[in-house]
Amino acid sequence: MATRRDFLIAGGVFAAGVALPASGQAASRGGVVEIRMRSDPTGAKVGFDPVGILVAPGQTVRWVIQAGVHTTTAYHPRNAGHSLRIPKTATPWNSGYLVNPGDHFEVALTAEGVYDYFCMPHEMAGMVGRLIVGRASGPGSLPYDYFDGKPGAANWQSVPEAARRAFPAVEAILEKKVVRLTGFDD
Ligand SMILES: [Cu+2]
Repeated sequence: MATRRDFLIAGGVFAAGVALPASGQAASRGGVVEIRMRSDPTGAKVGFDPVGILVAPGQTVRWVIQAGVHTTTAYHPRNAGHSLRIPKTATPWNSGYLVNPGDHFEVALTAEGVYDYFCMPHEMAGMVGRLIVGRASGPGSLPYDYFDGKPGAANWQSVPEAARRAFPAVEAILEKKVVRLTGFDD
């Protein structure tokens, strides 16, 4: 497992390195960043690992089932009326249920900004993650429920309390590039 983890961390650091190209050219050569979807044997602890990561515009993010049944689903009104917490020009994703170890789902993210996402069956348990593509901007960089009172947003679902507590801070992601999930032994 150490090899895989080292790959994850090295991949994340590499991603961070190309996230700030001096030329301004997007770095699609950054490879694939992998996020594990985890669950302990009892299902009491679940999460995305890393829970926060900085990637380059154009880079592909791949979520892979390690254990449990999960989804990766963008915070977006098109996903069951959730609030908008990805860049306004980005296409929302929803993997649907991934059930077997190794099952995976990928998106290539081009629009810069903060992307918040959740696992449908475990959002209330705080299974959420945060990606920053290039730089911290857009709806995901704003406070939760910033849209309160705005036309058309009255029916959006609020981000649940457990999810708010689970998101790594934008500043921590920018500083560390990769924020690991806590609460698991490895
Ligand atoms: Cu889950």
